[in-house]
Amino acid sequence: MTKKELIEQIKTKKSFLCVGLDPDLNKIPQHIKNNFEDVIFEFNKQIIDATAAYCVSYKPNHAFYEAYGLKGYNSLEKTIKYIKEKYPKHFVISDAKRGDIGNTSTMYAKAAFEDLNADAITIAPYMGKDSVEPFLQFKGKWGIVLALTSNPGAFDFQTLKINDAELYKHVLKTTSTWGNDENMMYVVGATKAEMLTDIRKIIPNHFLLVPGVGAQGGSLEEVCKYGLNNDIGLLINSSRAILYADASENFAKAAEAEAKKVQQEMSNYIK
Ligand code: OMP
Repeated sequence: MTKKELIEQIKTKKSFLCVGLDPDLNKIPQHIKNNFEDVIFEFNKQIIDATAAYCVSYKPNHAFYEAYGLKGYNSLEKTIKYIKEKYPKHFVISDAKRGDIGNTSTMYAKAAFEDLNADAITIAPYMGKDSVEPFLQFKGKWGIVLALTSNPGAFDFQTLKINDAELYKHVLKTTSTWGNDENMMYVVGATKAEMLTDIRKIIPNHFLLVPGVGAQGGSLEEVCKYGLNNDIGLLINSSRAILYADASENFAKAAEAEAKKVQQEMSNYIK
């Protein structure tokens, strides 16, 4: 998907919501577990059908599938196929946080883009240029590089100063020369919204994937205040707050209501 197409979707839907598909068997409602063979796929399907009108993107996190082995991976493949067939304009992010020597990164990229048919993949940039570049060689596909993450551990390394600038700023400055704002995005946690002012000075035009609203307590308003650009430039992810808004037979309706609430708040920021 091109940047132009993504922006068009955002404007049409008046939403820059990304629904995180992080299925956890301990939290999936009992009636789904009792009645379906592929519990994860069925749960995702109902969540997707309930939320598709209010979001522009889905982000399945691989951990929540790989934890269940082959069966889980099969549910992941089916989930992405379902989105691509029924909602082809939604931007699908494979959240796998990959990155390895070039030869290996190429295979990770093929897995995400050719086998799974995702539009984007999250990448940990620690191993440097040759570990990231293979992801940027696929037309219409995106690499989303971790810059400043939402978790407390972000302060262990990412904010350490090297030559007077924090490590995450070096990551932004250097990695942004490896691709462009048509094939790269950055992860910035919603819990660190005030730091978006500095981030926007370094990468004014890139889209940012912003997880951390909802369950992790980040503020949508603050993220928008410091992070919006002329193209909107944000995909804000929420997983648990939407998926597990309700644990009863009403879960899909509750997820829909939660996604709609976020979308309505977002619509205020889209002219
Ligand atoms: P909730 O906290 O349930 O909304 O889920 C957040 C999702 O975003 C999970 O899939 C996380 O793995 C992911 N995430 C973060 O929470 N923080 C980050 O800094 C980066 C990610 C990510 O790359 O998506």
